[in-house]
This record gives sequence, structure tokens and C-alpha cells, in this order.
Amino acid sequence: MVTYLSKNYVIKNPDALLITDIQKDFLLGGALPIENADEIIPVINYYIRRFEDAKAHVLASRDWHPPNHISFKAQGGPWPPHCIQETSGAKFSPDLKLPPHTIIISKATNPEREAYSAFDGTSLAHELRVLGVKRLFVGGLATDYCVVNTVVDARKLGFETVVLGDATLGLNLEPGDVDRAIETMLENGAQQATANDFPDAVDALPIEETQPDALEEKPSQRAEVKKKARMRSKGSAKRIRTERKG
Ligand code: VGL
Ligand code: ZN
Repeated sequence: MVTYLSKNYVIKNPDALLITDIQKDFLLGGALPIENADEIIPVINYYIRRFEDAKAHVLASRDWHPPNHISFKAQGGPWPPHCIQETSGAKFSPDLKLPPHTIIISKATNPEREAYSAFDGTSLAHELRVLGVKRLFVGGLATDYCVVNTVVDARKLGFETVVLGDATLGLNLEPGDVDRAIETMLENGAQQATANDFPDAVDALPIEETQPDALEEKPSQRAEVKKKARMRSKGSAKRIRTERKG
């Protein structure tokens, strides 16, 4: 019995991929580490490749706090100091393969204000409009903070918004936080997808010619996609040479 049909997203210009906060402080050994967060980086690199291959747009947000940011404990906030501008912890993971022309969005730069959403106080909406983006795919950290707030804002601004479930992870400080974040995104009209929902160039048959069974979710196929993503991630890394936003 077919219980789940893969969606069939075909990435094309002017779709955009927004990668949120894959910064050292949110990863293993960082100031505010998210459990297993390093494991989504190969998956994100896989999506980056797919968007690059399709000549679609890639953007990356970063938490970019001044040293006295209001969200830090010393200022009465909930968090240890993290992602302080120009420090090592604020750098993107060296494993993240951002294309050279990635548009970088710095957020939460005002010491007086917390801003989880990549749209909050940034030029992100403007950048997307200039590029003519209608459909935004979002992956990154953290599901229950940056991702949910960014996705809800994207929906409010009228973007078709797809959350990449296999490319996001949350803090889940309270049990259920991540589940509630997902619920909130869906209630706001976001869609959810995983790599299965993007037919590979090789096995991408026109949907009418595909056997219904071939569209069933196949864990083995998904594992294969992830394996490919990991293998690809070992290739030569392109680094962002210039950060357009700062
Ligand atoms: C975030 C916690 C603290 C986020 C930022 O962007 O998800 N989470 N600062
Ligand atoms: Zn922060």
C-alpha cells in the first residue's frame, strides 16, 4: 500500500536555498552546540550542489552578535556568549561548501534586540525580491529558533516556503520544542521536504511515466542520497571569497 508519495520538487532559477547559521559555535565544540548538528552539513552540501547545478540561488544567514548582545547571560539573556562578530566561533563551518557568490545575511547585530529570523532587521527580503525569488527552501540551525522564525516570516512575506527536514536540527531545550516549531511552520503554510522529494538527474523520470511504487518513500534510497552527499562533500571546497553583507 502506498502511504506516502514523494513530492517532486524540480529546482530551477529563481528558486533559492537559504542556509541558516551553520556556524562553529552551534556545532560540536562550540559555545552553544546543537546535538548532532555536524551531521546535517553533508546533506546541506548536497542541496547546495543541486541548487548550483540548477543555476538557482544560494544564500546563507549567520548569527552575528556584538560582544554585549542582549541575548547573552551577562546582559540578562538566556544564552552563553556565541557567534560574536569576527570571532572564530562566528565563522561558518569549514566543512560547509558555500559557493563563491553566496549572499551572506548577518542577523541579530543590534546589541539591544534579539532577532532569530533571518528577515528581522536584514536585507534578506530585498535580496530575494531583487533576484525574483518566489520559492524559498530553508535548511540549517536551529529548527526551534532561527528556522521557525525565518520560515514564518517568509510565509508572511508571501514566499512559497519549503523546510528541508533532513537539513535542519533544533536545540529542543524543552522536550517538544522542535515538534512545536514544525507544527508552527506547517500551520503557516510551509511545506516540508527531504532529499527524496527532489528526483535526481539520473532517476528523474517525468512523473506520468513513473511507476507509482517508484515514488514510495524508500529508506534505502534516501540512505544512498545521503551517502552520495557525503562522498561529494569530500571534493574540492570552494570558499566564499568575499562576503557581500557584513
Ligand atoms: C539561534 C540560539 C541563539 C538561532 C541564535 O539562530 O537559531 N539560536 N541564537
Ligand atoms: Zn544568537
